[in-house]
Amino acid sequence: MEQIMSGIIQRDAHEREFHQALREVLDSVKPVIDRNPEYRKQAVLERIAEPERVVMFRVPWVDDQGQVRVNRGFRVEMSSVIGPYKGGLRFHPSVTLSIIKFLAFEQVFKNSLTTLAMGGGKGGSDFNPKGKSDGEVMRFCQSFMMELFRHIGPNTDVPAGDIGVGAREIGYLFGMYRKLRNEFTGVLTGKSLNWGGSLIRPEATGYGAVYFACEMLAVRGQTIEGTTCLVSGSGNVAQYAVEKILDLGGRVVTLSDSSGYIYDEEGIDAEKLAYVMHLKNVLRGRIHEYADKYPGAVYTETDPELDHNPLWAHRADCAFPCATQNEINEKDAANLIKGGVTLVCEGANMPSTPGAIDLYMEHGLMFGPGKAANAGGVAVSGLEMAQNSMRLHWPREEVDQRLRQIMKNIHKTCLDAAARYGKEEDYLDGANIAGFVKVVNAMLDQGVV
Ligand code: NDP
Ligand code: 2IT
Repeated sequence: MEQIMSGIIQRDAHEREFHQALREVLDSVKPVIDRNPEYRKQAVLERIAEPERVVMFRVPWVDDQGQVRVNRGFRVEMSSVIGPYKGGLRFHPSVTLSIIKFLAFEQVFKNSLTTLAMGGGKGGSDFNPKGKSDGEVMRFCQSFMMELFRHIGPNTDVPAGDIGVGAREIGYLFGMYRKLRNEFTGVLTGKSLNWGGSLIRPEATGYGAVYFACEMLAVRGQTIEGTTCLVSGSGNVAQYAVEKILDLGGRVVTLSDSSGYIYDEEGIDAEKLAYVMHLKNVLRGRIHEYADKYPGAVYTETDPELDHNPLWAHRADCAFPCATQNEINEKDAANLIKGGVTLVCEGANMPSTPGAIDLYMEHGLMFGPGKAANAGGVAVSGLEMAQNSMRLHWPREEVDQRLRQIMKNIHKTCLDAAARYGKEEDYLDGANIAGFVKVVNAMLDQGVV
């Protein structure tokens, strides 16, 4: 296994995030490989670590001043062994091939856990939508789709949103796809309601993460009611995580963006959350404006010199990282533990560094890893695909009920897989093992292709 890992590191030395995601899965599945010598002969690790296809392309577009700009587009089609490639698009200046590969790799196992027929992929661009006009975003999305359309399709690859890609971007992308193909199909998920979207898709990742946290708490005879929660981010996932925590009687005291975070000792209530949703989704403002509106809250700017994020040092019971990868390092994890946190549930993808995860484990925290805890988003994307195929719309209650059941099932799948390998309550190993075994067995069934 070490040989495989070092071969991959040597070949693509700069892909740090991809190596981090791969290392975590390899560590978890080591006992599975040991029990199944056939896996070695079939080179399942080498196969699963190599994307089926990588597409990289130029995205030229014209800004409002008439200046031509060029960004780089990506789509990593990691595995289609259990269904069409499925996974979001991220528009953020930090996007690199390594970031997209790590996300596509995680997506394979996450999608497998949902029990729906979806393979794994991810895409995006280093385009920064911040500060761009609607016209600029539209022209960028159109140019992006002018290349992407030839690689995707409702039975081939079905993208969706991620950081920097929400309803507005999905609309522009879908419009261009429809024009180019002269076809109205469910080729993207996260669509708006009146042209093929599903109820609960916007809420699904945040709600699902909280449902997963409730399942973990229930194992220890606890509930989320009355707990104090730290939430990071203030985008799609964070907003609906907060909404569900409030619904269930929890208290949320933080939110953030890449510029800083707010701490609201009185708690972010439903009215304040409605303000945040308007601020972020309509005005496209910054979280520091929350502290201007609600003077009881304190805003702390991000200090790039600091080796930790003070958001994680506040006293609380539960933490929901919902911003981005590696946002909780070892020092932050130590602060969480010092501050009384006993549950970390990942709304974001890979928000905890390996050192942070080691600390959670050492201290017996309930830890819901992203590929299990945030699978509700892609699960409802799968339900959107199902509704599109039937040309039907399910009511809100039905989709929410299905989401809740899927999160319950994922939780149980993780617990059972972990227990089979003597790792009681280890959701990380459980998620990795369960996701891995299903994909690898499907791969073996289908031969060397
Ligand atoms: P949004 O773009 O809606 O929000 C992202 C939030 O995270 C913003 O508050 C943003 O702040 C912050 N953020 C982004 N990059 C950084 C960074 N480098 N440092 C600090 N803060 C940052 O995205 P989502 O809410 O959709 O995604 C959040 C996380 O959840 C991501 O990890 C994503 O992969 C994951 N996820 C999303 C799903 C979905 O359905 N949308 C499904 C499953 C997982 P700023 O405005 O300053 O950039
Ligand atoms: O990381 C993720 O699971 C997503 N961004 C959602 C993917 C999807 O296809 O809905």
